[in-house]
Amino acid sequence: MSKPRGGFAGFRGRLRSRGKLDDETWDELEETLLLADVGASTTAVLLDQVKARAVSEKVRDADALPGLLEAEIAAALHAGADRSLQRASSGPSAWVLVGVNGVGKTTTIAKLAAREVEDGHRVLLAAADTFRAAAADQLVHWAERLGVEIVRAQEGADPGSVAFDALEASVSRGVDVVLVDTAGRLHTKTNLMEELKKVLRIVERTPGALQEVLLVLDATTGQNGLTQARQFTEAVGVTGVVLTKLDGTAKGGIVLAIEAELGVPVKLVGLGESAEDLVDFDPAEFAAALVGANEEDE
Ligand SMILES: Nc1nc2c(ncn2[C@@H]2O[C@H](COP(=O)(O)OP(=O)(O)OP(=O)(O)O)[C@@H](O)[C@H]2O)c(=O)[nH]1
Ligand SMILES: [Mg+2]
Repeated sequence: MSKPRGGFAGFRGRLRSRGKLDDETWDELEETLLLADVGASTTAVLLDQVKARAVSEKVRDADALPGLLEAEIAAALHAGADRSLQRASSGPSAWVLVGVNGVGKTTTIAKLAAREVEDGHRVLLAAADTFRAAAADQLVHWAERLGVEIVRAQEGADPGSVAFDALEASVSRGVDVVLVDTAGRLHTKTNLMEELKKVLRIVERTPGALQEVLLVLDATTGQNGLTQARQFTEAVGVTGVVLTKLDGTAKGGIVLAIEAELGVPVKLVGLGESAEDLVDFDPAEFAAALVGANEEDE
């Protein structure tokens, strides 16, 4: 996870040249956090915490600021939160991926499938995005490449029936993980959230199967993504966030806003378009990468 440091690169060098910790330094820190997409309310909280820590530790030198910031960021990210993907004690574990269109749901399913196959698990993909034929085709393409099973239906079919068939097939075939792809948009008048709830209800008919509802967010959409995210967390029980395209942005601070404002742990991070570009989210590693406190000065 070395990529998200961008937004803070050079910050340490600027502080050091300033020397004393003064109002200008705090203003600069605030600006840096906002530019990194931490968001206004989370920035205010974080700034207060770093200031309090600076006072209690009697810090007067701007040079110490990156270290303080890194510690506060790691602390703000609920270091103890369980970020592992949950599994059923017996029978298939269903992980349902939700999110608006284009955020990376299908790609993340391919990445998760690749990981699970690597771990020796039997994987089945459920193409419950039935609104475009191309969506299922994309998933079929990944299923062939990764050598995993897939359940799909005709374009326009009921996504719930795909989920039903996928769960039924998984139980009878002894599948370990069912990855359910869902639509990011609807071309019908049906409400997206109602459709999602229905898919989830059908998955829940297999006792113990529904283990994760992963909300996929595109890091490059910043604060807008957060507004969309709120609609999902209000409508369905989201268990974790997958933050994609962190390779394409310096705005990694969105992670802080997501956890503080949605109260949902970021579990995985996407760092590219290929099947291996998925990493587990590690708060300490992330804080270090974001602040770059241990980087050489530029
Ligand atoms: N750079 C980068 N690109 C990504 C990442 N994840 C997905 N993408 C790209 O984002 C685009 C959309 O990805 P999809 O997986 O099709 O997104 P989706 O959410 O399934 O989209 P819909 O099915 O249309 O709702 C594709 O071009 C992916 O290659 C990532 O972590 N980094
Ligand atoms: Mg898709």
